[in-house]
Amino acid sequence: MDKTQQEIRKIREVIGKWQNFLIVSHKNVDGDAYGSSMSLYFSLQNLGKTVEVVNELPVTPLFYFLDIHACVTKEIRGKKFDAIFVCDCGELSMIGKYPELYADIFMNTPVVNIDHHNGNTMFGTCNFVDSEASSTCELVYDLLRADEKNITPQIATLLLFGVIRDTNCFKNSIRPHTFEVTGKLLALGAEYDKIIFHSYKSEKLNYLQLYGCVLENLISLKEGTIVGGIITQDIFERYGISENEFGPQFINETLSSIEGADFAFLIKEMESGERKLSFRARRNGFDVSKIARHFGGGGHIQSAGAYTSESIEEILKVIGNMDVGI
Ligand SMILES: [Mn+2]
Repeated sequence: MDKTQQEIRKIREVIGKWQNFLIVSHKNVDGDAYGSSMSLYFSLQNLGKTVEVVNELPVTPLFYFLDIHACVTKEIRGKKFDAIFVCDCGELSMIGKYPELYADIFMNTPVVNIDHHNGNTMFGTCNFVDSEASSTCELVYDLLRADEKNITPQIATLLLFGVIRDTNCFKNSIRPHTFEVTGKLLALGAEYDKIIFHSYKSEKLNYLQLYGCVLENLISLKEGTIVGGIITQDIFERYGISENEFGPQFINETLSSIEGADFAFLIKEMESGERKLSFRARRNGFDVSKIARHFGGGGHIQSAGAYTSESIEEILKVIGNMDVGI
């Protein structure tokens, strides 16, 4: 049995043996984190388990079409869990403040780490980690596939949602297995059209206007081989968009599609005073996670991010000077 199969078996034992589960993912939930957490949530519930999904930030409106956001809770004080599933986190700190806030729970409960980030710190009691996987959802499918009848159309939709969002609609990080999993999920009733409609055909006008404002002021470094923009609190306010609702669509779809660029960056000035950095490689041969790691973040070769309190000047200096060639 290979290592992956051993980890899957260990996790299936954890599920079989225990009753109360907590599911967490990173605090700025993306489609993959949401899809993996919520698919696990419904699968465990279908097995008669007691499950909580918790996140410190509200669910982004992009996910409302799945109509399950009411299942996510903010409060777990005083509750007891037999195991914690951590989905789509390269390290425990990505969850946000919960591990600190609920140290009693996190210190004394076995952790199942399911993830595909490069350089995952293997913080779990079980670690089902594969950095070659397109998404954590692809791994959750592998975990659930032995009991395929438990994969309802709703669960299949959630899993496919994560695969589509993390590959940016199969534009990056795919492998043959990604398409095998996609085929299976479609056969199990995953609602592809609905995911595409809500993900890629539902842009709000004020978002497009904000994109236009950033594009008007596009920052071009190293003769246009690096392009990016800054969204200040003023800009968020001007277009009536909250910083947490603003997803990765702009950098994924627009900034990283500019001809001549090796990679793109986006700097969001957060209300807290911190700056949220995102990086996307436009083509192969560039490891943007190197810049993210410089600022204490992480991610994948083609897609990475970080939070920093460094000045814009310093951030641009690092982005412009770091060698990210592979
Ligand atoms: Mn992911």
